[in-house]
Amino acid sequence: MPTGSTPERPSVAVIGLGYIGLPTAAVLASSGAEVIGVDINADAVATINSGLVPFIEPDMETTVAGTVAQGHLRATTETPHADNYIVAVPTPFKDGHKPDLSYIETAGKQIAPLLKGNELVILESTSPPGATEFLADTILAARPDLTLEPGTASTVYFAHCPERVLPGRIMIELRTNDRIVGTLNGEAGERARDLYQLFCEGEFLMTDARTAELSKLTENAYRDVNIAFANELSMIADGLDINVWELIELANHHPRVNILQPGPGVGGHCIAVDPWFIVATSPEASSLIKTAREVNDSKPGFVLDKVIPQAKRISGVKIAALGLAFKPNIDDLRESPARQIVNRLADKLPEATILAVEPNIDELPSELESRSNVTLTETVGAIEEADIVLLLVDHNEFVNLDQSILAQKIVHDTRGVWN
Ligand code: SAJ
Repeated sequence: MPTGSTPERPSVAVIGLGYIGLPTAAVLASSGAEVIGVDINADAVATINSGLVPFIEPDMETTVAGTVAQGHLRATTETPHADNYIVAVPTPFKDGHKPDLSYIETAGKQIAPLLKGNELVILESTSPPGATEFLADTILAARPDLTLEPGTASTVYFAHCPERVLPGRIMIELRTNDRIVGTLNGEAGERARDLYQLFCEGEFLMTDARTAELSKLTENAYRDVNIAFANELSMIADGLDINVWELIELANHHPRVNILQPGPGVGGHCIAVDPWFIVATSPEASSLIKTAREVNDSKPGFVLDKVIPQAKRISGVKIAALGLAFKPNIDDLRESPARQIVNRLADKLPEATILAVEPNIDELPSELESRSNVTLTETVGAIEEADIVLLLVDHNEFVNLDQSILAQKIVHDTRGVWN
């Protein structure tokens, strides 16, 4: 019996215990697998092994605590042998918005020496077309005794099974979303489907690895392009002194129109990143996708251009900046336009006092912590003290605020919640 497996419970090593790896590890462990989670962050590993979680995601902590207590989930910094590997490492971009596959490469090099043949390696990380092949090539280069040729004792099976869960709803969507499964060789896709069926009730959509890779990027680029349309409308409407929120609501009464919401920009580690992988792969054919990225990336600057001239006219100005996360009701600050806006405000307005409010964190990220004119504070106090109130994230705390405290304030509502 391969390491960790029992006749009833397949063994799975999940490489990367981040926003996708950890919930996936926990849900697998609670659904019949023996799971070992691997991460280079020893603190995160220790936290998980004590039944706690290193970041907030609704309902995740209970599942982690339960599965760790039952012995079905444990974390480690050393990659173990397992029948199944799920690679859920970051795929950031490097200079020139080119995909950085170095974490996938490292994972491959760590898995390679452990393989005995007949294992299944699933790439979950959002990746440009060809990344599953790259992972397979990395492993086979280190282990020429193994093969992709199906059906031999030394075959290793590879599939791409992109995650599509929405932060804030991960534990629900892992179980309910449909799953795209892309096969690189042999029965890899079917084996991946059988494994994911332990917890996923959605439909399984079978294809090849490259199509699966591009499908994930396509979903996020679709959303990015649609948000860019809303953001462009917001800039057009601003110039015409038209309320964009009313405009969109009116247009959305058309049976075939469904415009998304403008905001201060697009954040998170998915939608603000993944479309660039398409642009990098097919630069000549992706002008719309590239322009959408640029429109969304220009929105923080547009917000700053509104606020800074007003702020400069008030001596000793105080600005309440409500929200730092990249979207509502989470503590995730990755690629957050709100965080970028607060940082640039602090830079451009050294004399201003910036009262940052983020109810989901206890301390400012380092680049803001190091600024003498930015403090982390609480909602009502910040608003009462401020001359300018800048709403950047539609957290429940701000949406449900008694708006009477906004009287006499200069208000910039980038999310349209106080309309
Ligand atoms: N946003 C707007 N206006 C909108 C909707 C979103 O400005 O109308 C902004 C948000 O404020 C945020 C950014 O877009 O800054 C992204 O938020 P999101 O909720 O659209 O998406 P993510 O990044 O949390 O998750 C996306 C999801 N993809 C799609 O909806 C196509 C999720 O299903 C993916 O699993 C995830 O990316 C991922 O990991 O790729």
